[in-house]
Amino acid sequence: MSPATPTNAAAMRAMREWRRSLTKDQRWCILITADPDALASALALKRIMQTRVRSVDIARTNEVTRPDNLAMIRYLRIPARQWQPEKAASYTHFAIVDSQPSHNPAYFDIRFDVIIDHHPPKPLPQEAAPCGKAAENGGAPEADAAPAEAAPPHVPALVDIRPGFGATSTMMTRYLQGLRISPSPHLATALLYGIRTDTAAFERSGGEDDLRAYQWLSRFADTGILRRIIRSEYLRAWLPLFSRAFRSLRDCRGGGVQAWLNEVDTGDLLVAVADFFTRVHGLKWVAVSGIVGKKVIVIFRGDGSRDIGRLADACFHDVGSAGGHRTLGRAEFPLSAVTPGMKPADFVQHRLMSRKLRPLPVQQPPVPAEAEGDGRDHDRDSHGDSQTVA
Ligand SMILES: [Mn+2]
Repeated sequence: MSPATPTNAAAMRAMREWRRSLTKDQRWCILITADPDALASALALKRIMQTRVRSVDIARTNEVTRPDNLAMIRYLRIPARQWQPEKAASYTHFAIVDSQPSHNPAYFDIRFDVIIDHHPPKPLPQEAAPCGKAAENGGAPEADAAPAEAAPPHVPALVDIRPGFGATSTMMTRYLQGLRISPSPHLATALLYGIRTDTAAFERSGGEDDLRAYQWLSRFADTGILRRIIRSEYLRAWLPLFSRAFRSLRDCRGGGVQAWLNEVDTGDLLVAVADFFTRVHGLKWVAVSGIVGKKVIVIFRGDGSRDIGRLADACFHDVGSAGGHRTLGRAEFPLSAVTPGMKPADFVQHRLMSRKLRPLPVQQPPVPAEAEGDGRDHDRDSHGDSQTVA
């Protein structure tokens, strides 16, 4: 085991002290915004405390829709249920992992006794939150850990917020190591996937600690299940869209192809299809477009041989918002911008075929607001879905 830095030692002391303070009459609920890191961290915290308390539930405040997250929950049998605020009274204690009480209005009214997170600290909107202290003291006295009836300000018994880590799963792994708990294959696999997604498999972030945790977990994990989770990229319901994409595929200039999917529920589906085509060797770029509500959305992906953001700009800058980076691009414009008498599909096709790039010294147009937001669904933005940013 690696020697602990002072911060790790302090965190470990606080964890041990808190764990010792747990009693058999406590009914805990771990609240999360479900993404792989949060799910894995919750599973680890449950493992750490379950033998010392009466019960531990994991509740998520969001809907899980991404196929990989659904696969993770199913194959690793993670018991995450939908949070029902009206059931709050059935718990004596609350914990939050991979998030903070200030992150979501759903958390504002809850008195958390444990906060473990790797996002930068953010105080609650109303008050300058009195958290933070507890961790330095090595945990608050027992009296504060009890569900105080009417005495605000509530001081959590355990607060560990360390933005230096690439994933909360890494922090939880260190706790398991420090407590000499060997993770089950399912728990180890969950934590591996948590680290993997938050660091984008170490491409986007992740340091020494994350890498070391990853290595240690690999000894316990089920690589077959891990591969199945990683491979779960699509939902059954999306397959007709792929069929539409294949049938409508047309060659464009410069080694590109374009597909028209007509009406789709969300632009994220266009992203999923466009990302699929990046796996086909020999396609220099792809534009996948469709109608979402009263808008036409075009998702561009390129192999980097030409600036695809500039192409998006060239084709659609005058009718809506368009732009992107070298390999990712996106354009959006209202259906009303389509030339009268022309089908939207033909309009897009015509522009992809004929538009000239604007001369270079040009202000990079702002990327459409939605493009910077969520991934394919309403899970959070921090789970390796960087490709959906266009
Ligand atoms: Mn995280």
